[in-house]
Amino acid sequence: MRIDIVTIFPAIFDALDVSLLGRAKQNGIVDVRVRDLRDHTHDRHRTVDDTPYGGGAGMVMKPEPWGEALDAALERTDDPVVIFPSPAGEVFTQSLARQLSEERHLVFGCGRYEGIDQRVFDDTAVRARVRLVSLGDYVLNGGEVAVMAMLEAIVRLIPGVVGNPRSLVEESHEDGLLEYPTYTKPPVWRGREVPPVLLSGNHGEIARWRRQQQVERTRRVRPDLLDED
Ligand code: 6GU
Repeated sequence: MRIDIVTIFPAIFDALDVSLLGRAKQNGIVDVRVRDLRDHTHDRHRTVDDTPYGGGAGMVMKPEPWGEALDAALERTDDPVVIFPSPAGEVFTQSLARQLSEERHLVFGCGRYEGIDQRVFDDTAVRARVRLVSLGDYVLNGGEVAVMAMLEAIVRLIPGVVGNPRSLVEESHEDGLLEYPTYTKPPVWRGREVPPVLLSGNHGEIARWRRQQQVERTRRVRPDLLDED
């Protein structure tokens, strides 16, 4: 998968070189290109923002550097998806992560300040599938950390990135429920025992217990997940 990232803080993405994402890069499973938006400015101060038309607080990112940067990212590609992290977007879910993990080319445009000139989205939508995507109902200063989170969720779903594909199946949100609690040795720790059913060797009972734990936990902390569909 090819991944382009446009940002004014390229250094944030140095963290892509470690852990699971770093291995995926090294193995050639993902080809990541981080692009500095300021490389597409042409004034001495490398200006990327300006005051909003109509007034209001904060600054808006200017369209011209974005146009150039996205032109470069979208050169010689077919059928890319361009994602703009934004608290005004659709909510990022495991299902969207899975969908995006099947794409061949993702482009992330990281906005800062109060946002990007709306014409950038409109202009990009003529050439590519554009999605505004939010991590949830809170505000980050910019899209960079959100993109790191999305990339981790997306890339681990690409076949060959996570060593044991079975570990992808039995985790939170894959079946609409939160995951069950897990235990390892020793059998007693600080006076706390591992639930005896897990030591029973009875796989049917273990599966039933785990499912029951998933349902109870979901009802307790995320009842909204049970309401849907
Ligand atoms: Cl994707 N971006 C920003 N700037 N803030 C957010 C977000 C994204 N998701 C939640 N808050």
